[in-house]
Amino acid sequence: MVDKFVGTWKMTTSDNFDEYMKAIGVGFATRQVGNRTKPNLVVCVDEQGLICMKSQSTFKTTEIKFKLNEPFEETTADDRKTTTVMTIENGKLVQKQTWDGKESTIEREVSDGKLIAKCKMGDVVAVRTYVKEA
Ligand code: DKA
Repeated sequence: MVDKFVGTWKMTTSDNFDEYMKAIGVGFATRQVGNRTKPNLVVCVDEQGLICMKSQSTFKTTEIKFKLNEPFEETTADDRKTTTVMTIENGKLVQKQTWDGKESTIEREVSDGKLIAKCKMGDVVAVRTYVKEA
């Protein structure tokens, strides 16, 4: 189910990410770094069948390991402590994060060989495009 997401992806474009970071409560200094950073996203499935997703950048590397539909605790790159659940919905890998009574989702889909991440907080949507590394 997650096979199409597996691999190493390099971010090529990022639209409206500053507004998304503002909406989730990221402060000015971290947003400056976040706007400049082009992370790699590595998705794999380990020997136990856990799905791993690692975001690697010069700013920060974060990694989550999860089973679909099972909530877990996540520490995000901007240091939020969220309760997160990952699901597959219409072929999209959906990451729902809740913290402090707030909720954000990151929907990832693979289309035309690209991985598109839509980061949503209320009405604010950022779209980030990744291409697969050779
Ligand atoms: C993605 O490109 C989405 C990453 C969302 C990170 C939110 C916090 C960033 C703070 C610098 O996979």
